[in-house]
Amino acid sequence: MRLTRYFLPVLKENPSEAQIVSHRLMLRAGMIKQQAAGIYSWLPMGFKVLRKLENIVHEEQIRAGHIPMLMPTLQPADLWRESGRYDDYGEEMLRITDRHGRDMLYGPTNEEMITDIFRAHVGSYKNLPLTLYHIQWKFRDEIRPRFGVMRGREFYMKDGYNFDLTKEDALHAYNRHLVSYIRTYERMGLQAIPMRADSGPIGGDDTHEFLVLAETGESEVFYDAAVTDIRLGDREIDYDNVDQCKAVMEEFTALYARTDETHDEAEFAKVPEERKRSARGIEVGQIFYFGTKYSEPMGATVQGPDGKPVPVHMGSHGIGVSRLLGAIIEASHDDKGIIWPEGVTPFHIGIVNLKQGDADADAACESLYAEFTKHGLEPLYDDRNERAGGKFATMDLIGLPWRITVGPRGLKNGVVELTSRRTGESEELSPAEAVKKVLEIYAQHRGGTMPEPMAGRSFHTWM
Ligand code: P5A
Repeated sequence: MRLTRYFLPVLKENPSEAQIVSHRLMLRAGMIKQQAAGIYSWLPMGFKVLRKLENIVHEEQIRAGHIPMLMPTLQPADLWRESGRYDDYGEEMLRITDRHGRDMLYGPTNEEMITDIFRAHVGSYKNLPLTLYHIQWKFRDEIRPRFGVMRGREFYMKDGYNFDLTKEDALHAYNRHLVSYIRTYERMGLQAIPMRADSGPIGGDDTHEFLVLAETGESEVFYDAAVTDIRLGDREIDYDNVDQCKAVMEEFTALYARTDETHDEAEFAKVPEERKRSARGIEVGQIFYFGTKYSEPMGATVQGPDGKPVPVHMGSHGIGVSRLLGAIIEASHDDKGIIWPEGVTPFHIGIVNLKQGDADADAACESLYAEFTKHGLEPLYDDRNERAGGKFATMDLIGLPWRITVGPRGLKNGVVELTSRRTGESEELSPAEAVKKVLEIYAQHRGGTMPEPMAGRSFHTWM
């Protein structure tokens, strides 16, 4: 993309309505525009990152054996009357009446609807296990929407639902989700710690929230500092292997880590004094096992091996995809702007032309642009007629992890400058060496190979 042809409405001034750094930087970098309290338009660069995060979520869900689909945003109230949640959900639910006087609602979550789909089409235990998911807009009429996309009213969520014959099978689904979520967050450059939490209006006793530690987080958390040393890394996971998923789940949840709702002073006291931490965190996901809470009242039964109907065991699992943008920026920025992790950056490399209109500089930038594009990377070429200082400030603000600076003086010596946004370190390389180095860096951030037959294809073609 050439900057002169893009739509990147950066703001020079700090917007006064933004209280936290991620909100401020998303507004300043021209990623979002507020349309009403807690409701945003996603401008091109914000939309691009949202799609990148969504793509990673899809890849990791499909890798875990879960099946993508799509449910509508509007739901009939009658489904929620069956589960008893229509009245329970309270004022967070946006209720709508259509022209025929029918009660509708903008879905805050989809347990009821997915249970309705299941009961209509699945009749035998032989069709289990089954996990269906979608990524869809949700609406919760939050009393205090704030911090931009972090606590929106309209927000983008991945929500998945597992259907199993027994509690043991459903707990495997729970563990499988936990492992796949950690892998998802790590690919986004984030550490999200699973913590014992409260299940709220979703229900059930088994639930973990995934928290990214950040001073501006809305949740108060208590943990053993040793949990922050655990990583999944590039371990091979067989998601059908019950023991392996359980072992990983236990590894990640053995140490004390809880949100304030389930915090237990007596248990916390057993943590060695020098490892006790209390801090704040951003909740970027939550998983639940709630057994037959929805399947029983809604009649979602299957014929068991003995021929008798049994209600299925279920859980639901959510990732706050739009909130993740805010969480990533909270975790990765400096006073000049955003620092995108390689796995989610909107463009892979920024090209800064120090002297637009200089024949050599223009030709070198065009050639770099073509080389990166040929190899599947997306460059953002600042081809504006601007001073170098302004170009650097824009690149620093929007936070591309790598920048190539091209000027007539360097080109006389056959070099361009490659700069890391994170460290600020620069090195002089020939254009060919710079391309090679950037390609090598991104080769490490592909997220591993996907299982056949999805390998090498985008998620759109797997469905
Ligand atoms: C699990 C999926 C559920 O709704 N039902 C389906 C379950 N869980 S949850 O914890 O309530 O939400 C899942 C994740 O969505 C994000 N989230 C939000 N993001 C932005 N603005 C909001 N107002 C908001 N509310 C929830 C969180 O990341 C949460 O973990």
